[in-house]
Amino acid sequence: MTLIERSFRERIVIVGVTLSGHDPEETDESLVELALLVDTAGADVVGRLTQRLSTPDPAYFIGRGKVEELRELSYATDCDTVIFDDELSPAQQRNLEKVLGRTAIDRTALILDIFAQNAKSVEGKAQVELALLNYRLPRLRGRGTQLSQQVGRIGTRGPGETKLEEDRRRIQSRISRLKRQLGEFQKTRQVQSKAREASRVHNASLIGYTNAGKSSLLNALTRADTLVENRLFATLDTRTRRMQLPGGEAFLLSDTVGFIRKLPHQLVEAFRSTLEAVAESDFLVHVVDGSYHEPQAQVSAVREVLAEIGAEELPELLVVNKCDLVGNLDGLRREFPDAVFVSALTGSGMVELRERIARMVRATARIYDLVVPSSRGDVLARLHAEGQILQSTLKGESYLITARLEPASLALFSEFLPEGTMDGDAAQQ
Ligand SMILES: Nc1nc2c(ncn2[C@@H]2O[C@H](COP(=O)(O)OP(=O)(O)OP(=O)(O)O)[C@@H](O)[C@H]2O)c(=O)[nH]1
Ligand SMILES: [Mg+2]
Repeated sequence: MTLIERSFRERIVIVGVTLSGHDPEETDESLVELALLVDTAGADVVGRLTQRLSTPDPAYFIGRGKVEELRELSYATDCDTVIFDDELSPAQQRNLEKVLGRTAIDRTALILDIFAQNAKSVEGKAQVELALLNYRLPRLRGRGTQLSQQVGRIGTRGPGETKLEEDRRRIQSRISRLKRQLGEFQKTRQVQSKAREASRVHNASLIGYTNAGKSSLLNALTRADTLVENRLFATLDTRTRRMQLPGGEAFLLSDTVGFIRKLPHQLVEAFRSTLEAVAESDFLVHVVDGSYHEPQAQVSAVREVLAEIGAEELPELLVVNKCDLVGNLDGLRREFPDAVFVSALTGSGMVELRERIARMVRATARIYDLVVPSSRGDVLARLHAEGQILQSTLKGESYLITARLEPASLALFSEFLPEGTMDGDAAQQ
């Protein structure tokens, strides 16, 4: 590859449509984000087109007159690819490419492209390839040969690149193979999650909009060395780190893939096993970028994805990050009264964040009184390991102990509980 080819950046025109019942401002917001995604994929936005429509045109998505306008804009800007902010049907994509004489793709293909560029682990790569193949399968037929020279551009490259020319059957058998492979990963994960359950170490997942600062927070809280980048979807692999809580207990915190508005359902499907790990957390640490002008929109988008993966009922600690970029926090404090306000960059608010996480952990534990014979040092040691001894006084031959324990580990100490405790008659916090 020559230097000139390497510095080639695709020229992109982006297209947004405001359907009835929606606000043009919403479209603008979404297009600003689409432009950011284009930049993340390594291309340049050279033009932009918007339209208000009651319903999408079945053949072209945008209206016929607008197609002509788009064609003129494409020539005027000499763009390589046109990217629609909404999902195109395979037929719409084909029709548009025929009229425009260039690649037409949608937001989904662009996000898939970024995921393909960023996938690092074997599992991550398999997940992205599965999503790509599922996206491409219905779009294979009839993709004109006039576009075959454009392979290697956004929406056409990635792990499945050479497979584009293969027939449907081979792609389908690849899909089955990937699914089997991912099934193996999932089995391993289930074994790990059982082991974690058995050891009763609490765990939470850092979730939130892409670029909110999840990986930065994991680093700040656990001195992990996770990749932090000012680009979307820098993290695709789940990463778990042990963290020490202020009370001394150990706790597991996982970083995970960021969410975004209109997250392609093919990705949610392919990443299902990774996302299931999120759903199995004891609670969620939801990170919001406080410097974003409309944080509530990001929070809502994240909650939509959570609902899709069955994690919407989990207890959640809301963390407003990047507070160093916010002049006055009053507005945010009113908007998110229960949140913790931090900056992963400067470290402000981190003491409170640790304390709040510890509180979340303890919220799942309860306080019990136990009577343990002074000869049973082993029981005291086990209590230390399983929970937290809050108070202990020697009375005669026994220790009277107040301890914080999870209901699950209570059975281990049943013989030391005063009568009636096991029926849920425990002393409350
Ligand atoms: N000013 C400021 N920048 C921050 C803060 N936290 C993170 N950043 C920056 O925000 C960008 C994204 O941070 P990441 O930690 O990679 O965000 P993420 O949520 O893990 O993003 P993805 O993995 O891409 O979804 C990086 O450029 C960070 O340096 C903060 O508290 N203040
Ligand atoms: Mg990250």
